[in-house]
Amino acid sequence: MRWLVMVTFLFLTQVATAAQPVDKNYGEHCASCHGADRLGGIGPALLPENLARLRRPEAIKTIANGRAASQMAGFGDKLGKEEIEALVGLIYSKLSYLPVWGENEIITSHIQHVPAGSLPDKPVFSADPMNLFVVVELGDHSATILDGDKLEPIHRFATRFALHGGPKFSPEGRFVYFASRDGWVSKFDIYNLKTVAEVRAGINTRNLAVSGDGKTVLVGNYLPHSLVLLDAEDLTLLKVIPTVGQDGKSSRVSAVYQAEPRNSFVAALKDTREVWEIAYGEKDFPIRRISVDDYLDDFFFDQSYKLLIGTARDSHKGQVIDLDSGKKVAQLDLPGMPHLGSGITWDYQGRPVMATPNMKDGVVSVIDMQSWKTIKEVKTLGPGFFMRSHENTRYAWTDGFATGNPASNDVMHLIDKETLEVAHILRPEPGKTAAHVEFTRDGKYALVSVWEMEGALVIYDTETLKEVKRIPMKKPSGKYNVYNKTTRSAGTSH
Ligand code: DHE
Repeated sequence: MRWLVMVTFLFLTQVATAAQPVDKNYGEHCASCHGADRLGGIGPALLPENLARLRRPEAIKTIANGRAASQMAGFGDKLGKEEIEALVGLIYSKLSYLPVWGENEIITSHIQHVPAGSLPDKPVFSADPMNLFVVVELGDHSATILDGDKLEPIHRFATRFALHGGPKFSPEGRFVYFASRDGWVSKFDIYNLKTVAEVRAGINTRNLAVSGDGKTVLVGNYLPHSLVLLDAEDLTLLKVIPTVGQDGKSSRVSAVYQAEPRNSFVAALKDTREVWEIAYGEKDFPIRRISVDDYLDDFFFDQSYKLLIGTARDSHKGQVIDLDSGKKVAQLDLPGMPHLGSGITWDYQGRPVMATPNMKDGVVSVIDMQSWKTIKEVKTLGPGFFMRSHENTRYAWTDGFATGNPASNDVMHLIDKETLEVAHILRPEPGKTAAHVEFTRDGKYALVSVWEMEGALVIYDTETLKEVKRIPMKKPSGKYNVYNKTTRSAGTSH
């Protein structure tokens, strides 16, 4: 009996010394790359807001085995199963305070890779600079510049970890600005194929916008609650605006866009019922506050940028707001969870219509933009994320991968813009996720992502709908054609 007690005691002390407290493990193994405060360093921030796209079992695997094609080492030989689980528990727990990322932190993070204005003004390649694509590859956090005439990659480079949202071009299309979920903003010179400057504008960022005059960048953050204005030339800080509503409530920023015809940026706040319009051409960037009926998560504009069409993700009512009067002019009936950020417009029987995919229901809502009535709910095989069209193609292309539903995950629906019927269903690679489409400048080809680690860009002739080429890529996500984006094609979200 005494023998058994001794063995049990020895076993327990062994376990107690083997399993270190989670904070100690974090300090020893994680802090040097991810920051003592979990706000990120050379590795990404480890906060629930930043990890929303990573499932817990995946996080456990990453800590145990490391991450290929990154500096993240595996700790399976140093840490026990419980210790790894405790670390995962820690990184998915909220900080007990709102982290500070103010002027000092932003200014200190600034990196000037190449002196502003020092690079030649002529492209170092012969491809048409207006028919280039920027393709974001999430698989190994890189981006590819692709020649839209030859349909061939020109250059591939590393990006910051986990880019999100559409990269935004300078008005003449020479520079592209990326935002990462961790708040890094990078300016890339497409003509010289070089990253010229970077700055960390927040800890958890929604997206960025570039002003129509190309002089200013606006970044919208979830963490901290702020809008950050940067000089588009070198990404130096111009101003930090804490996002506090008239009700005194501090709020996350849902998204920011530029509205060139109005010389303004428009930002929606997520936790207070306000939309802000910021005049980018005026001294000190004055803010006009517009009160709205509901919180806005997701929005887009009509082609004139006079009307903002927005919705809260959990509400079935969209709102149409006249940006001149600041008044609501219509209400929309939208089922499920419409993704207005991916909304597009076209002319249907002589009047403008808008269409939005839906991240919860297998339906695309087509709405008359004069009466604001739903003309049709086009049934799709499953909920979708992205939608695009082009002036020179008769179809609006939309995916079906929003919920991972196997019946629709691998398809691209082609909705006839005249009959409002699904006319064709393409399966770029059966059983593999198909997502996001972008067109060449002339609309002749459509580029679809096979959204897998060993994925591809599948290129279709938009007339014959035949595959013309397949380019292997690492989980390609969004792709952006310089011409379509800088001319604000009606077929693409802006
Ligand atoms: Fe996105 C654009 C919000 C999840 C990939 N996404 C946008 C935009 C917003 C938004 C507001 C428009 C920004 C712009 O263009 O500047 N996205 C949201 C969400 O609220 C949501 C549902 C939850 C979240 O985690 O933020 C979400 N988004 C995702 C993903 O899970 C996707 C599929 C993979 C990823 O990258 O995390 C994803 N979102 C994208 C892409 C765009 C985008 C590729 C740009 C589309 C375009 O064609 O412009």
